Amino acid sequence: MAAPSDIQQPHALRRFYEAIVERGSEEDVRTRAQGGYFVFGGILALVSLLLPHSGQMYEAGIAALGVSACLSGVLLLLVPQILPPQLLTAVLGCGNVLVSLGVYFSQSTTSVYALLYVWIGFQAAYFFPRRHAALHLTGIMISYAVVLASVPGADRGQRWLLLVGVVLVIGLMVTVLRERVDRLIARLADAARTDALTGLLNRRGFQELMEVEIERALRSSRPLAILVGDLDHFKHLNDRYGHAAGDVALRRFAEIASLASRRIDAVARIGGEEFALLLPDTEQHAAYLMAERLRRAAKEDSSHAGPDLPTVSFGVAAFPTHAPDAEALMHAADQALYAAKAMGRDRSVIYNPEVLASVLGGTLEPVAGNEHLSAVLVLAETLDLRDSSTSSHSQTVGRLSALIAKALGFEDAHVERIRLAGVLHDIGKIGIPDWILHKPGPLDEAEWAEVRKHPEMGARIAASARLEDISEWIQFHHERCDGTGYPSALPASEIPVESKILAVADAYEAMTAERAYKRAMPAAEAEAELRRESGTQFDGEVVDALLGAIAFGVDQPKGAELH
Ligand code: GH3
Ligand code: MG
Ligand code: MG
Repeated sequence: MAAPSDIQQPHALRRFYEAIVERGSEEDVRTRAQGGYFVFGGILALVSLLLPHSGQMYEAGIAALGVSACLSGVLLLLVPQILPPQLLTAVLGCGNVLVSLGVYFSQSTTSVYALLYVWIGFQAAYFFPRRHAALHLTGIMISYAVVLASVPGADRGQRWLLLVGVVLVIGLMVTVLRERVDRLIARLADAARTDALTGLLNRRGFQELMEVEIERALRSSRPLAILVGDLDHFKHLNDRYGHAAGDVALRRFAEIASLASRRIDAVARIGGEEFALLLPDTEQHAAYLMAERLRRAAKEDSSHAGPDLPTVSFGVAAFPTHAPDAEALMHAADQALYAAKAMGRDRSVIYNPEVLASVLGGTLEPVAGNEHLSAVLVLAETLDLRDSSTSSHSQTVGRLSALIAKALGFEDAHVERIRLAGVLHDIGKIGIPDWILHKPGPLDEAEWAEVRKHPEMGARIAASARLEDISEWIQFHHERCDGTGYPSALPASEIPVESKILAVADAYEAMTAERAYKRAMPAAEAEAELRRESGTQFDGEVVDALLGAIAFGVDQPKGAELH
């Protein structure tokens, strides 16, 4: 058996051929082919002068034709880029003129150089679309007629008819053959990129498309995201109901994914029970929401008889945020998927090196009793990293919220619930674009409107993770006791006390934490500010509870954080 290196290493002659003829664009290949014909025709003309020939021939003319054909041919072979593609057809026209001149310089209707018209016809049919080819063939008919009329000799009509007939038939055959081959290649290329079971793109098709879309994203400075989804415990379904039922499930999921995606998205089956979506013009958080939508759609699918679809886990990665090229992007999404599996499946995870390290390092176990919770927690942590490059804001707000709740005398279970709400309070910020979140100057009205949506968005996400109580508290954590907060401008009496706790914890953390763009405010100043806003922005009792707890010295980082 041949060693693998023998198989992969092309023959030296083939390498040379590829270097000369096949390298470069399609236009370069065509230009080089024409150059080759010119060189070969020129050499034939020069060599023919050495052989016995008629005395009426203009030898100098033939020699000049031979040399100029050789020189221009060499130029086209070596630097094909010199010729704009639009002029390629003109070069073939020049070939026609050279052949006609050759016939003319022979000064005889029996000139052998007329045979070279066959090359021109062949090239016209092989390299050019039908209309161009027809023009060239007409050019041959006219120029051969003109040149036959201007040289001495007999049988002009016969010679013209036979040569033109041969050229036309060859041209026609080559055109038909080429079009059939083109169609066949297109069909094979489609088949090579299509998954036979689902009709989606296959892995190869997906990768090729991803390369193209990344190029486009780079040129237009737009984001792009991919989702990689894997059906959970698919083997069980196969084992229990058989391979055919497994295939039906794969087709159903393919259908759901295709229906849920936009027209510009591409859906692929990139492995046995692994699917991928390419989402142009989409940043990571919108992609996460898409993955969640898809995950729910698969779960709620009841359009078919037979066993339920398995749940799906998704990994989400975005270009250029997470990876600089197609391969790294795929790897990032795979890693995120791996983390989703490790965290208990049936969830979507955005790629994030730090979070993944902690998940895959085994520190983030699914929280008992709520399979969605850890995914949401990871999301909160991911958001912290995006906001401030430290993953402590959510944790600190969680800790302060618990502290206040305890000081207010809440029961332990309630305190823990409030701690969780603190950790999750900003989760709705996934809906706010990066450029607003990181804008250094003041926000304009439209940008503020975006920011103001985050409590409601967070409430929706918490509700989708079945955290209904926390969802309500998050929704109102930007309400104010003087009734001027958002999103609902509730009066103090209607704001849940848990939301009031989140508001105070959030504000205190924001004031006392150091950020890239601001220094930390000293604790005393922050406390004074809370007192000043007590009764207007904040609930007086809640502020007192926090200040009391701080004064009492219990605001020390706790060892046992949520996770
Ligand atoms: P996990 O949640 O970790 O992804 O578990 P899993 O069982 O889904 O993953 P695993 O990789 O162990 O098994 C994948 C299964 O998918 C094994 C293989 O039999 C099945 N499979 C792969 N391709 C096809 C296919 O074309 N049709 C069917 N019916 N099953 C397939
Ligand atoms: Mg699987
Ligand atoms: Mg798999």
